[in-house]
Amino acid sequence: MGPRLTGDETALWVAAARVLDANWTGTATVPSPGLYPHQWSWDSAFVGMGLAHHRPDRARTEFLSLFRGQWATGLLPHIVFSSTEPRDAYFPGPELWRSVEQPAAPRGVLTSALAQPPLHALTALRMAQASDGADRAFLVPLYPCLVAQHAYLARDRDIGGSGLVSLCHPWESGLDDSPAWDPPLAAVDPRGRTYHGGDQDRYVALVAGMRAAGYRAEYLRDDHPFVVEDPLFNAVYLASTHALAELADLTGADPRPHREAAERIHGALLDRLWDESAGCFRPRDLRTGRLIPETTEAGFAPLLDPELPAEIVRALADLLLSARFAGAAGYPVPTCDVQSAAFDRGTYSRGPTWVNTNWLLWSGACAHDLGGVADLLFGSTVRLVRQSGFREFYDPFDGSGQGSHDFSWSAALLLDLLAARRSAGQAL
Ligand code: 2M8
Repeated sequence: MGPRLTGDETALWVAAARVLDANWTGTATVPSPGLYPHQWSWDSAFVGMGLAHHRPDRARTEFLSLFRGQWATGLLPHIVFSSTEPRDAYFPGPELWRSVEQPAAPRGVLTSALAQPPLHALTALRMAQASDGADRAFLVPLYPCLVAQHAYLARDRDIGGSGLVSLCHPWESGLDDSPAWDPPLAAVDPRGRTYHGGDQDRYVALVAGMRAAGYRAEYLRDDHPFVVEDPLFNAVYLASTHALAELADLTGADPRPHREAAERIHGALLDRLWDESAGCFRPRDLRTGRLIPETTEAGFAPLLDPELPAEIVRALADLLLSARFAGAAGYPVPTCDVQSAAFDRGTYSRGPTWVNTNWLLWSGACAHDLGGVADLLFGSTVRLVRQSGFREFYDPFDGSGQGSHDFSWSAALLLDLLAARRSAGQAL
């Protein structure tokens, strides 16, 4: 640890490292003890961002473990189930997905069959940048897996043919119960499925439809009822595509296909998801062809695009700082517009503040030299964990902790924020 952290920041660093150590299983990091006892795909990517500074050896093992679950199609599933946990440790478990019946699924490990925002190439790049040359050998086997992950998304999930990936389930968004999914979910027939009632039945019905069709791309394209292009997923996809080009340079591969892919995703984000009248990006429902009229934090994620036009960066910063988001909350950023009828300060992605989305927006703000926005996000996130610990999410008005305790990505991303502060301090 460098000398530039304050005493308080050093104490936070130690506490965050302790959470990651406690949630380490020997091969991977569980999102939280108890509630999420398996390995989740984008959680591992966030965790890797922190482990790169704390235990780089573990960051590499974390990815090896995750990519054991990759399908022959290239799909990197959003859950890799632990074989040592009881079958009923988490619902829905392997019995919902039945990956074992799918020829493309890996043998010897049970997985889900959905994607999550593909942050992994960006994490791999950060892991490489944090290590010296000799330690970069891990990229040799990892790079082709990352390329396959992106190839799957481009081949099987560009359902609109635009260059953007379509989500086929709210669980693929990472912001599972976002109010943006209410309209497309309402069109899903939940009959005959019992989970917890309401949208949960629809979640299971969507998986049952995909499973019955063998998770085939043709079914998703032609018949699946939930097909949505999401700005957050695609902004992460774009950032990781840029990272793939840099990883290609590091491993002696050809970066050009990734640069071309990045150009296409950048263009499609602007053409298909930018809503000039709203001043933010919105998801597009491919079954209706229309943008979904709900303003959520996901609409700011294209700040991760380094080539975003300056006027759009300005419009996003204005809305982010306004009384509909950060300006209304003592502990920003609320997940959704506080003036929306759907806003709910206590329910997952319908209002609370999360460390991972704050971190994504902080990264985007740094990429565009939005110093004020970056400082606001940094300060808010550090105050949240200082006040309430490493919780799953937080009340945006009073900062109280909600959901799981000792949540891995909250700890890992705090380490990454502090590491950035430390290196900025050392550069002064
Ligand atoms: C939440 O999602 C799972 C389903 O995948 C759940 O609700 O049980 C989301 O917050 C998701 O983004 C996250 O990856 C997962 C594990 O932390 O939990």
